[in-house]
Amino acid sequence: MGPGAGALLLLAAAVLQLTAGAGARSFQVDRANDCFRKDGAPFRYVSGSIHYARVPRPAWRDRLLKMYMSGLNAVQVYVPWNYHEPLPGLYDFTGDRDLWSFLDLTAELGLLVILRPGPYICAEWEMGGLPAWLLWKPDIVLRSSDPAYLRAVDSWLGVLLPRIEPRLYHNGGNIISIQVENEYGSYWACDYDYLRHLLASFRARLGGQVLLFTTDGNSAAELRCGTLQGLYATVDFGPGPNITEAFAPQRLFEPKGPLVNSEYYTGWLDYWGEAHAGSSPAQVAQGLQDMLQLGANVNMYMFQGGTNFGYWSGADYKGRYKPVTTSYDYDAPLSEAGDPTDKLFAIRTVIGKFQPLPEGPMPPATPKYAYGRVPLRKQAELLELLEVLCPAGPIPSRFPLTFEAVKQAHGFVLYRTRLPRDVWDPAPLSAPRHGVCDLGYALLDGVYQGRLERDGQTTLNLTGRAGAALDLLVENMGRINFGANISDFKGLLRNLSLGSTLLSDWLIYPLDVDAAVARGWPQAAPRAESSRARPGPAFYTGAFDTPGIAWDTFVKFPGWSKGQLWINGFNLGRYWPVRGPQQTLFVPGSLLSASAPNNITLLELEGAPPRPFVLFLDRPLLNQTVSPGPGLPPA
Ligand code: 6GJ
Repeated sequence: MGPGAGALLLLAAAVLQLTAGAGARSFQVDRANDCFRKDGAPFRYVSGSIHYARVPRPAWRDRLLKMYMSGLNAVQVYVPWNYHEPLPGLYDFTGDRDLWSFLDLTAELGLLVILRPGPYICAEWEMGGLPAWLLWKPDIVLRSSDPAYLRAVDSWLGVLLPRIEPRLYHNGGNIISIQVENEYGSYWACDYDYLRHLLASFRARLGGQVLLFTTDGNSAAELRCGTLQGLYATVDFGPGPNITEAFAPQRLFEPKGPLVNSEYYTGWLDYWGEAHAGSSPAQVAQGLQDMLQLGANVNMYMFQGGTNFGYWSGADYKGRYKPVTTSYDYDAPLSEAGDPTDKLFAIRTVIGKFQPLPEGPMPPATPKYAYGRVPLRKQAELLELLEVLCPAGPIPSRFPLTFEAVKQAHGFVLYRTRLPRDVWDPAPLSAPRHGVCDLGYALLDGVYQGRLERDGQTTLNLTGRAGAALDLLVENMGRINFGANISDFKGLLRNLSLGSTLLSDWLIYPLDVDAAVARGWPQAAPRAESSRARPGPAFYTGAFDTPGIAWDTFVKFPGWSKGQLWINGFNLGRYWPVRGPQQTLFVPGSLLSASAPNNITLLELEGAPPRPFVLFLDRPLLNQTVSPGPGLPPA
């Protein structure tokens, strides 16, 4: 699209905005009065972020109602591209992915929506919401005007945006504004052609009337590369001493128009091996009051954090790889389980000073139940299950292939080779830094040898006979979601050596545990012979009945090391109690049966307790860092 067409589009948008008929629904920027106008009247939104992908669908109504009763008049919603397009051209908007039902609920409850479809969203979500299959083209330049990337973006937006268009506020829906990209000014590329392409794509599919905006960190440097003519520039920042100063960078790029903080941080995220993050309710409430006093529009990030179920958690890279925990509680006003906190009531009191609060009580916390101790038994070792977990069989390769090269997005890939010679004196099995992404569990003829770790331990000493099977089970702990390293390939990215010998001639097994669990494995399968407890990757199973109720609960892993948990076939996420700070996983009651046994499947990667069991509690334990991650000082 040539520059002339872009100018025409801008002119059309301006004309539409100026001529929106009286009585017609409209949501616009009023630069003359530094405010938004909804249906022609001044309007200020007080919003909160909720991610439908992090809340089980049966709980959406409960959370949204609590957000409404907190005094919010809008919610801010990310749309994770990779949650809806698991493979190129394959789209899923069903069940927990039913974005349309979620949006229907927001409208039913009288909430406006600020939608953030990216295509990149960050969000401590796997690869910032970008699908891993983009990396099937290893040299693709993400978040740029790379034609290969734009083709995939346009294909996705061509599916998503036409279904958003009728839900725009001026078309009778409740979506008042739409963010384009996310904090693009924090990204190295600074590719204005990319932003212009997105602007044209959004306009072509959504028309010229909807308010399109950007969000960036509140510094001129970030706004410089993150903003574009035709997109209203907003900023994000957390509690701080001087709100006017915090908004100053936005005023540099939007001298007139409403002040908008699109992400006012109510808490913070957690990384495995680091202290649980939190923030003071009083400080958060004070900052909110200062902004509302200034007449600013605010979205609180997060209002309901929720959970990174399955393999959806992302990671940051700050000198080293920092995977995010399964819990996305975020110390938010609504807890991970959706319970109102003191922080929520402090915020609600502030909002009530500026706009009427809904009549009626705040819905209470949902009931929690401690189902207690549930014994588990060893089902089989992972190496005994390769035909179940990789029915298509291994891929032979002289040297290791990445997850992306074998088209595996998440979870686990087993890499198998053989000792090239007798090794009587311990020889180091070693990988270059960043050679193992992210964790590699090593076994020699089925005997667990230890773990290689990205940015951590990269050597293990082995002894063994020539021809012994050397297995590396490699785990993807989440692709980086922020910064320059989001092309975060997984698996054995470099060659491994045993002493001075380069290891080659591999068999590579992409493992699809979730497909097996979905088929009813392992409950439907006979137990393998190897019931004896020993370290290394193995599956454990159990079942428990509830006393006729199916309430939320939290599962603790006494004596376990690290692994993945499924209950009734649902992948609840990763547990890592030996590293912390999270010690329990949230189990939504909606996943449980009140009338039939509830099946537990657990993949323990390193070491199970001698008498294996899990413990269901009625409260979360999120703040117990046991041993720090690599490169961190002792806890
Ligand atoms: C935002 O970037 C992002 O837009 N963000 C945070 N920013 C603080 C600076 C990061 C180094 S903390 C959590 C949020 C989300 O990642 C959001 O998607």
